[in-house]
Amino acid sequence: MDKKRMYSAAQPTGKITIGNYIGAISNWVKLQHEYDCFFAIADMHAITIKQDPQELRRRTLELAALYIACGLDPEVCALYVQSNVSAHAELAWVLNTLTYVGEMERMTQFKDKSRKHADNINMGLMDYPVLMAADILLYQAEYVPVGFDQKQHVEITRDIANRFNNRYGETFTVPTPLIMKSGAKIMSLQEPDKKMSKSDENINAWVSLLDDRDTIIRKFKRAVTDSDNCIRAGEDKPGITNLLTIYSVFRGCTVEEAEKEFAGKGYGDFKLAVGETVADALAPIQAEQARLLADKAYLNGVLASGAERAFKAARKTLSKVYRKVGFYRGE
Ligand code: ATP
Ligand code: LTN
Repeated sequence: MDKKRMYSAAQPTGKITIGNYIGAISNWVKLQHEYDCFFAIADMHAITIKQDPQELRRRTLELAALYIACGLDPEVCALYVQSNVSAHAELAWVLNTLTYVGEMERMTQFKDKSRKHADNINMGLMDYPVLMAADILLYQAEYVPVGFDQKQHVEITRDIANRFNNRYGETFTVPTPLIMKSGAKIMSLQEPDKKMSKSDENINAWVSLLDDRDTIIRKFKRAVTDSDNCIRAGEDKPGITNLLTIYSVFRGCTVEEAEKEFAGKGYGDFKLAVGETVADALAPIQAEQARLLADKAYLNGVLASGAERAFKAARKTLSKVYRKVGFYRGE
């Protein structure tokens, strides 16, 4: 039986955090053999916020290397750069005509980013979810593994797909967001009621996959918790719950097992253990990324063959769409 399609992407902006890793990339690695996977580097989404061109190019390659270093196998899944496949922009245009301005204005991420970047509320920022819908629908993806913050965007993708199917006849697979029960929302180490975000100006709020050992341990030591000195998960203890979640992912155990392991211990010892565990787990990823970045020819080859695979799948859907909407193709 053919494998089901899976699609996801991350933006080559800022540092990739352990939030991105736990909420998204580590799940892609686990699922890559079970599904027919396409994973993109969303550079077209990235430019909705001002980017330095040189840096964007550098970060794109670094993210490609990081995908592979985290365990994505380019022989198994298609890894490619979004802007290398022009069908994304083309389908987004068509989908724009099925999307209402009002619903884009109501998107949580649009509202947040408009507040943060009040001097640059551009059309791309508002259209971001439509481009994301085009990404997903081009590949007829059934599943989209993302962190919790992207759920609303996958839901609007479902609405747009249904609208198109109703107006023009069955064309798109309606995708389902795949959001893991644990780790879909890793919280800031400084304000544990806020999502860990790589664009947070307080560098102690997040841990990058590329932070060195001392930095990682220091950031966990400074993590904001509470004062009752009891290591258990619970809604009343967002800081400790977050640390237990992070620990369990990198240690490969459950949150309950982690709670048992640290029963009766103090916060200081616990935070140090979390820092050391994360640093130990990230060291081989960092070494592998550095090794890959030294072999640019290999990375270019991976991205070129990924783009080719993506182009073939995308072209099929785009031709179908153009036919359905009535674009003249020579008759
Ligand atoms: P920013 O935090 O600057 O808004 P981002 O990290 O959300 O950016 P991406 O790099 O595109 O943007 O995110 C890639 C994936 O990581 C998405 O699936 C997103 O849901 C997930 N993700 C991001 N932050 C977290 C987090 N704190 N916890 C869990 N998953 C996350
Ligand atoms: N907006 C996403 C990145 C992204 C994406 C996608 C995720 C772009 N296109 C398609 C899933 C499917 C984010 O995580 N910030």
